[in-house]
Amino acid sequence: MNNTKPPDFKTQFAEEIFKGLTSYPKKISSKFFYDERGDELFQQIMELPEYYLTGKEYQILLRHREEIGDAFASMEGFDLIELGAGDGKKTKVLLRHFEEKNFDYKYLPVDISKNVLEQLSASLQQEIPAVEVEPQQGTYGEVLSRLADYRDRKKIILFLGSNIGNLTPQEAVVFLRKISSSMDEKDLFFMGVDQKKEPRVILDAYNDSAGVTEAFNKNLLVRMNRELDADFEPDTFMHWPLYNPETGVAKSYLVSTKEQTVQINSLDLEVHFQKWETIHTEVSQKYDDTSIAWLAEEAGLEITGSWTDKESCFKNYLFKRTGS
Ligand code: AVJ
Repeated sequence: MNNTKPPDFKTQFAEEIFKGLTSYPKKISSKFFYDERGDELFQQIMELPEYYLTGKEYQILLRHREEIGDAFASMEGFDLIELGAGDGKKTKVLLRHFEEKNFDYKYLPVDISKNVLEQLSASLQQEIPAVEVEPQQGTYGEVLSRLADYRDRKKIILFLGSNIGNLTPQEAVVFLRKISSSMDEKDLFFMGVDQKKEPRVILDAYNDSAGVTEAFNKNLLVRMNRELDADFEPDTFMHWPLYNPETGVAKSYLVSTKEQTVQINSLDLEVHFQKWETIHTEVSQKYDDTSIAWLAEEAGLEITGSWTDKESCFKNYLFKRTGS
């Protein structure tokens, strides 16, 4: 019979899938969206008319680069550490400005994917060859503890794209505490956060008419088929995003449209779905100034600046460590 003894897991993906699909309600962490195909689909999401986040943040950085640069700069220079750099499209706006101003700094993009870091370094070499780049491969936690010892120069940690939204507010507090405890009193933390707004606009961002977000969500099923020898039929699941304007939480689900049993061969697991049973696949938490102030306070951070667009659609906050 199934489920009597968990196999020894070959990968973190295997282990978390086993745990997530044998719990009730079923869940899969959104960090598993980003395989090669998932990276591609996310690139397409950022180009969608409904997915306003990337464009809004880009505009904020472009428009306010001068002031942001002034807030970053210091006599001794700085190390710019970016968590989850991706393709760096938004960061390049700042880097270009820093080059123009002849700032003394180094850029340290952090990513778990070696591939992403190589592509980013290559494109920087092409587009802004003067930038000194030192890629850091690893999880955020690993790199942060490694860099906590970098005490000689001012550190500025970047966390853009509202990636904080993939954590629940409780998880976000834990994460931000790690950030603040890796900071010295002169260091800064710069974070982009999607804001609460007209609920329809938020819902549409996760429910685009071209179906790219649906494919992104269902790519988890495709990935399990390939990497864990499973037999999910993506067409028998629905992409179902929702947004709660009270809590600011946007969530995405995969909903089984029929009763079915799926085999996940490499986990030696049979997963049963009742008709309309769900897999929770993503949290995209939205904040406002009040909830960000709470988050900062809980995490030992103090807001020292913020920049937004005309409609306060998206906001970039600058923090220092509390008590300095
Ligand atoms: C990269 C986490 C900011 O939650 O908006 C986009 C990922 N998911 N469409 C987000 C995502 C569905 C995105 N973040």
